[in-house]
Amino acid sequence: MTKALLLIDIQNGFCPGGNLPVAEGDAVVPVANRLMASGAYDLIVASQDWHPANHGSFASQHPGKIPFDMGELSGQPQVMWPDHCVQGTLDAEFHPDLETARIDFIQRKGEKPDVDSYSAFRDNDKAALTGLADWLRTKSVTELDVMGLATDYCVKFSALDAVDMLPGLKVRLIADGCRGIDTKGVDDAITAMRDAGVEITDSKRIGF
Ligand code: VGL
Ligand code: ZN
Repeated sequence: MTKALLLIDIQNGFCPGGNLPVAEGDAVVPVANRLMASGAYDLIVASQDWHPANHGSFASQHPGKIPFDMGELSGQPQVMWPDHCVQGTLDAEFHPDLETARIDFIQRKGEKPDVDSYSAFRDNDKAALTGLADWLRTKSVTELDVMGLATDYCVKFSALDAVDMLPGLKVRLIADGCRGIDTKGVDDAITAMRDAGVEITDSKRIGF
């Protein structure tokens, strides 16, 4: 049995003060730190939204669009986000209180301008893989706990892809370790994850 913890996008950009702030996004940091220190995990993985300044998910790249409008990216419907997590900026760095020294592997994503990548495993068009599934396979991971930001986007798509791309992997969502962008979106995301076979649990029930 090899257990891994997957921390999704615990970056300044998604915390209060960031460019795409999630309400109480910083509240997940102590949960992540506690879990990493608990000894319950063999491996810690973190994803990092890592966009070029001209990323096509940014409203700024689409004349006439403002953040949170719907638009299109490479022919697919796409939420127009504020510029966020631009490579090399403070916004893209992990939250300063996150104990990053405990992280074994960092998976960056969203680097190609013409496609978004909510999932830590592959682009939204499902064409290109990030390499995270291969890494988890190489490490023979059998159980994956997922938490972070944002519940209704990157956490949801990462958990669903983990189930889809790694048959036999036990996937759990640490619900109190997540915060979302939209309340209704969060409820729908939890339902979608549960329906896909993700166990919804809580950090207080994990190994410490
Ligand atoms: C995310 C929107 C755009 C996330 C990333 O981490 O959930 N959401 N980029
Ligand atoms: Zn993004």
